[in-house]
Amino acid sequence: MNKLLAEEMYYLMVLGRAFEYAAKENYMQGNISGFLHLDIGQEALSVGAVKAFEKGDIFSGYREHIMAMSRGLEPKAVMAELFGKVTGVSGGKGGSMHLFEPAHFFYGGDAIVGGQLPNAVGCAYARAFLEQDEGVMAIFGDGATNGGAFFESLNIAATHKLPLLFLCENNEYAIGTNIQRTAPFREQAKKAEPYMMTYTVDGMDVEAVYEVVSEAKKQIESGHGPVFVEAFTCRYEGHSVSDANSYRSAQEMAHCKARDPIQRFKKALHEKWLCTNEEIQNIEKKAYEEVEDAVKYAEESPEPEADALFEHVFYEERENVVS
Ligand SMILES: Cc1ncc(C[n+]2csc(CCOP(=O)(O)OP(=O)(O)O)c2C)c(N)n1
Repeated sequence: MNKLLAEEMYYLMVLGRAFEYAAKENYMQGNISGFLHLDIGQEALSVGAVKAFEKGDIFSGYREHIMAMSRGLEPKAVMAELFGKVTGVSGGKGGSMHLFEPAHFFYGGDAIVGGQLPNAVGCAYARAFLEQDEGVMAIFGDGATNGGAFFESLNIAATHKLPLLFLCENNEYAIGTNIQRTAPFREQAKKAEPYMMTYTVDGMDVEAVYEVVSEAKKQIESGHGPVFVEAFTCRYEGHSVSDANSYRSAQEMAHCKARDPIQRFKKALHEKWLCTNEEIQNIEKKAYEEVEDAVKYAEESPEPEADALFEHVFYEERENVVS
C-alpha cells in the first residue's frame, strides 16, 4: 500500500457510505423500489477486497453497490440502476441486486443466496482451461456457507485446483437469524479447511483486508488452487431497508459501531499516512458531491422504453465472453 492508494480507499469508503444513505433516503421517498440491501458498516471489506483484487473476475451477492463502485462502475450508473432508469448499469432492468458489467469483469449481484458460487467456479474453470493469468473472486455472506452450492463449489474448485478466491463476509446474520443458530461454529472458514488454505481477517480494518486478499490472490494465481478468506464484519442496518433490525440489542450495535471502519481508517490516514485535515476533508467533500451528482443524474434520467423488455433476453456476443 502507499498513501495514494490509502486515500483512494478512504474516498471509496466515504463515497460508499454516503451512497448507501442516499439510496435509503430515496427508497423511503419512493424513488427506488424492489429490494435494497445496504452495505453500511461493511465498507472496509467491500473496498479493501475489491481494490486488492484489481484484475480478474468478481462475482458477488446482492449487497454489492460499494463493490461495484470500487471496481470502477460509475456511481451515477449504479444509482440510476437503483432508480430503474435506462442509464443504469443494467439498463434499469436489474435494480439493486443486479449490477452486472462485463466490461469491468464484475458479474455481481445475485439474488439467490450462494448462487454466485457455481458461476464463479465455471469462470475460474474457463480461466484455468485457457491458461490465463488472472483468477476469480467470489464474495458471499456467512449464510451462503450453509447451502449445498457452497460445498459443491469448494469441492470442484479444490479438485481441479481452480484459481478461485472464496471471500466470506461474516456479519453473523442471515436476515434476522444469527449464524450460531444455523451453523455449529461461528468461524465458517472451518468448513473450507479440509479443501484449501484458509485465512481469517478483521473485516472492519481495510488495510488488513487489502493485505490478506492481495496475498490470497497471488496464491490462487500461482497454480496452488483455491483459497478461502473469512472476514468478520458488522452490518449496521437491517438485512434490507424493509427490515427494522429489531432483533439486535442496542448494546450489540454499540459494540459494532465502536469498531467503525471509516473512523478507524481516518485515524490511520492521520497517524500512519500523515494526511492533513485539509486533505481528508477534500476527499470527503469530493465523495459527498459525487453522491449528490449521482442522485441528480438518476432523477433526471429517463425510464426504459417498454420495448426494452424484449432486449437482452437471449445470448448476445460480448467481447470478453468465451464462446
Ligand atoms: C437460495 C436462497 N435461499 C434463501 C433466500 C432468502 N434469503 C435472502 S438473503 C438471505 C440471507 C443470506 O445471508 P448471508 O448469506 O449471510 O448474506 P448477508 O445478507 O449477510 O450479506 C436469505 C436466507 C434466497 N434469496 N436464496
